Amino acid sequence: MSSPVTLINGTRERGDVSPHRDVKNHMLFEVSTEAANRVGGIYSVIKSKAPVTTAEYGDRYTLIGPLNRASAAVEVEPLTPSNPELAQSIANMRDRGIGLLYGRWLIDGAPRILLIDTTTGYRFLDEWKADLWNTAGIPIPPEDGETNEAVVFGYLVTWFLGEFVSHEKKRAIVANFHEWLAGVALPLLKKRKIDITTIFTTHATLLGRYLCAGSVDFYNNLQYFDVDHEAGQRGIYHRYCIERAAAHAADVFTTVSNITAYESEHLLKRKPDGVCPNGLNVKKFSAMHEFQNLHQQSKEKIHDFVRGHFYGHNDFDPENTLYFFTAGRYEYRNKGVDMFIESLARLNHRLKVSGSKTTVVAFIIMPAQTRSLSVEALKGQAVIKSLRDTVSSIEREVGKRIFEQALKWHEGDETPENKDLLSSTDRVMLRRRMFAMKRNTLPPIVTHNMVNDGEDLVLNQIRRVQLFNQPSDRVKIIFHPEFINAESPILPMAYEDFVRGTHMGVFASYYEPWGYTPAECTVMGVPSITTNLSGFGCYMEELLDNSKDYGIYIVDRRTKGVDDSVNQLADCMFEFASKSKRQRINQRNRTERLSDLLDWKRMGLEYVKARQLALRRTYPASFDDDYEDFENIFESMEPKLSRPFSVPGSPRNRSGMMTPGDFATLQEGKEGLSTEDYIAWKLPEEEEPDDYAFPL
Ligand code: G6P
Ligand code: 1S3
Repeated sequence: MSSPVTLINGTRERGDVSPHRDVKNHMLFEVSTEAANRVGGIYSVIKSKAPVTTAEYGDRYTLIGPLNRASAAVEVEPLTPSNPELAQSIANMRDRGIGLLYGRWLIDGAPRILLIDTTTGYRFLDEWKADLWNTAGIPIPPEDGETNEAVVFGYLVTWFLGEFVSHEKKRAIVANFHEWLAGVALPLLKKRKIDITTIFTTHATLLGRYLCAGSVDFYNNLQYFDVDHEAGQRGIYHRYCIERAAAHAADVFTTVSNITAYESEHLLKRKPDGVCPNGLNVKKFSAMHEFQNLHQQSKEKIHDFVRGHFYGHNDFDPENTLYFFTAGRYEYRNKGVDMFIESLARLNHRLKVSGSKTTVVAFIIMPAQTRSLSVEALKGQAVIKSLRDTVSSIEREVGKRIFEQALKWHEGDETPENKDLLSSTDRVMLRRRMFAMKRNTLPPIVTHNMVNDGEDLVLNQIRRVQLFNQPSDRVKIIFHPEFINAESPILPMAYEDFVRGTHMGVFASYYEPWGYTPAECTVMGVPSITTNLSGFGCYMEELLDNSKDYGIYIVDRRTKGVDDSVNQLADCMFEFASKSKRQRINQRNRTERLSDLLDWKRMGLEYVKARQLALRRTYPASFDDDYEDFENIFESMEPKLSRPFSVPGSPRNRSGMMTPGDFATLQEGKEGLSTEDYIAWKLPEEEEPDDYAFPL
């Protein structure tokens, strides 16, 4: 069976679009299954991007997603639509029995959102599946619930956009779809010749993810895969068809990084028009070193947890302890946990051999199937809390005794002695607490009772390298198979606070289209290790000559063999572990200075360009007269972050090429922007550590 795109791919037939639509004040819809519905990285993308998009569009911007009642109940405030065309479209669909919730998504930027209750569309499922086969040649098997959901959602979105276009006759409409789950609408809109322009942004490819999770040499064979065969073998042919159809039917096709653009070209057989890298909603503190103070505060909380976890074995000094972590969805090989654990074992060896006084506590934060928190993990926190409570109460009593004795003191009397200060009750209580900390076992590796302890990949790798938290180990491991959350009885911290308290994030990914985790570390001033197989890693490598000086370590997993990459990762960690406190503080300052680079105020421009390109492709006639006006859109965008590119002095003195979109074709001659249109970025001047306004 050939891929469906042969049936649906083709240029838009002229005559199916109105030449009179107002392209300048166009409406924007952004469609994703993760709108107001936290699942993974795409939720982070659209949520953090919302402030810049609403700043640009105001009420011309609406997100569309499937209704998830539980999360909508806390994230969305219902509204009556003020836009008459929108109100009419919603009313018409409701009249036909389709449930729709329109409201404001309660996040920064407060964008408008339309959530479609897909359960109200399932009565059409069989009809729609048949139509999808007839229209686009995409076969949907009955048993795949996730794909059924994608089909129903895709048809309902197409229905809504068709309604809306029939009411909104003046303005042009751009619809940006994210990932294959939201992609079914794209071939339908094209086939039905709906007067709208579309963008498909993919955040990964289905085949890429599946192939990498296996044991193929993915990057060296990208151009040779028989894609239909590989998809069929993995039981995802129908999903692959949707993804490929979406990529080909869109007026503009984008991905999140150059590496995924390359992958898409070979696996989806369409070269992306450009790259729209992920940004963050960067918040600056008014006090320059506030993030350093926050690091210290959060680190204290991690210390508390570690004291409890290692009760009876607290023979390492918190002052000489470094916290490393990795976090993400449980994709053992794709997220590089295999490599991380192996490198930790080598780091342990090197720290021991070098006689280092430093202890590294490495956290692995990846949700797995668990039954409950382990008794040991709970007990650890409880015994330390009892000890702390007892010591506090003794402290108060001792304080009172010193005070009373000092009050009665006369010249020539003895000053209060230690032995008089602790009462026998105090001593007994203290001994009891200390006895409670006796332990015949080693501190546990994992904080929870696992459903599949014996088969768990992370645990088995830890067993293989024998990192068992022995007193002699300089590297200790804690596997926390649940995302960090402030309600936890053992480690009650928000994820962000936890990251701030650590010293380094390690993300040794093999498959990572972008990778938010190291980017988040960066804006919090926490150094990180990533790889040249992650979108973020490649982006930073392209931008910074001396990236590790800025706390961005990039391990080569592309040209090196596995063993060499593991050694390089161990080297990076060893090098970091050998730094002095002052060097760490200095490096954190440099890392944090990279924040502006990752801000949506800058990154968002690639989305602006993608939308402009889509409009130009669909409504070329509107641009012939209007080109100057369009250019002004970019001139009026605020705020410019820094000086223009002509000013030298950033880490790499380059002219242009400061956003990955430059490498692709989002700028098609007159259709795109030139480098001067980008919001420029430059590192602030470096500060002398001696000038820091806090103690070293
Ligand atoms: C921040 C704080 C300092 C503290 C330092 C510890 O910079 O402002 O007061 O000494 O963190 O750094 P370290 O790398 O040892 O956690
Ligand atoms: C994807 O989520 P993932 O962790 O499955 O999308 C993210 C947002 O674009 C991206 O950061 C990540 O690399 C992709 O893999």
